[in-house]
Amino acid sequence: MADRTNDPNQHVLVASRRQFLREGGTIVGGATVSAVVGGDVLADPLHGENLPPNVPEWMKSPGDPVGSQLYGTPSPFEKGVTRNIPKSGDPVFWTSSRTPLQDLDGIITPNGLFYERHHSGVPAIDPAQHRLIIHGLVDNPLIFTMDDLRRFPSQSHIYFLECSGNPGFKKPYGKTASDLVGLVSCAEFTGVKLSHVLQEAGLRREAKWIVAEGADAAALTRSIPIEKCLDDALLVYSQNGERLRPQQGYPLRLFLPGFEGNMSVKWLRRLHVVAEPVYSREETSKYTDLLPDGKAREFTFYMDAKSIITHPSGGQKLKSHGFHEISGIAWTGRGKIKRVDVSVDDGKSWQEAQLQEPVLTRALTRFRLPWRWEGGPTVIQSRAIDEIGYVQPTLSDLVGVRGDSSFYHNNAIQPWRIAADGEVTNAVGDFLNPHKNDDKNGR
Ligand SMILES: Nc1nc2c(c(=O)[nH]1)N[C@H]1C(S)=C(S)[C@@H](COP(=O)(O)O)O[C@H]1N2
Ligand SMILES: [Mo]
Repeated sequence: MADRTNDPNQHVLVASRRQFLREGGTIVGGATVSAVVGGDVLADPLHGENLPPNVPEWMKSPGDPVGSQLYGTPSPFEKGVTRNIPKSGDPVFWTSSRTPLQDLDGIITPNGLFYERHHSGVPAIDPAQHRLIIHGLVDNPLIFTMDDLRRFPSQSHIYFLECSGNPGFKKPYGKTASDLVGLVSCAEFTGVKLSHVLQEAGLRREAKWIVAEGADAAALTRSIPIEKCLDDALLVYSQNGERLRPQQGYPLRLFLPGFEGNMSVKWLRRLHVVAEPVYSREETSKYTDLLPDGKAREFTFYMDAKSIITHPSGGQKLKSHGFHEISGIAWTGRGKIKRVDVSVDDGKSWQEAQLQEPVLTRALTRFRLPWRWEGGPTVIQSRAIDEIGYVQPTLSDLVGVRGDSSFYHNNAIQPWRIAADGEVTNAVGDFLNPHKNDDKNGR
């Protein structure tokens, strides 16, 4: 490689960078990003030698050759961006890991950071020995290999997946967006429409439910209404372009867009077509919501509209006054997000945020709001409204309706407190006993 320091174009580049530094970058509303022009960057004792106008060390010799990583991994400087297992000492967390929502941009969750929830660990399945059986109220019971399933016409869709215990219903504990709501992720899923495969089997008239079973030690089992199976249910084998990761159900999972996460059965081995739900453990003792009248609500399929500000969010710190972009994610199991409102004055007033295209059905939607922080303490929060007109509630409104005995399906507004020094913390009031209904086994 030529010595770049002797390249005349290099000097032009260096000169324009210096000019940029002197003038400062300008952005929305004429606000200046002061970090870019921080006065002492050139004198920084640690990094000074690599800063403009010097030629950084990484330009002085060729870098690693192509193929030095046959499967790519992020920059070592990003090693802090990982799945999150909150260290609360509570064993319930050891069976799930959360997406670091506050560290991600856009709407797609990288496969290595997709949240995990396993009831009995991750089975190591040889795809050559994996089969999907369809039986029960069908004309032709069938057994498929993975190759058989890949012969069907395929579809790809971007969808979110969210655990119904995200977060538990009590005072949501944890500091960061990930601690609180990290059991939601979003990816492009590829597979076969379940309705195509069911057509092959030939549904009988009495077929009303399909019981899906996973090939893990938990044999996780859920009954799914036939309407969903014939609508947008997918038999998924790929996620974000590559085959499913073992944690996400390799080699085959059921995917039910918009439904609570535990119904999207991973490591799918069996579809039993029946007339009535089977009332498995995961639809009786788990994943039901105890209401104030003492009755348990069962089969709460769809995840209601929800949103969270991921920047700035808990654990972060605003380092300077002036311009900050507020940004976050919103989603609804009922279809598309129609609007997201943001309040920067502790709920006194609300402004409509900008929705980033594409706004997709049953996918995360990114929202943004330009904001100037004048330095005072405040509370910021977001409120999602979906296309059926449903408005994301506050936690106190939700508890008012649901009582305080529920555990699942908390889609309350998440407020963040910003202190005068810029520190961002979880501002959910502790009018509720934080651990009262924590479920030690469920989620
Ligand atoms: N077979 C099987 N399927 C399963 C589970 C499981 O433990 N076993 N966990 C469920 C739960 S509770 C959730 S929230 C989602 C999590 O999917 P993920 O790990 O791909 O994020 O898978 C669901 N499907
Ligand atoms: Mo879950």
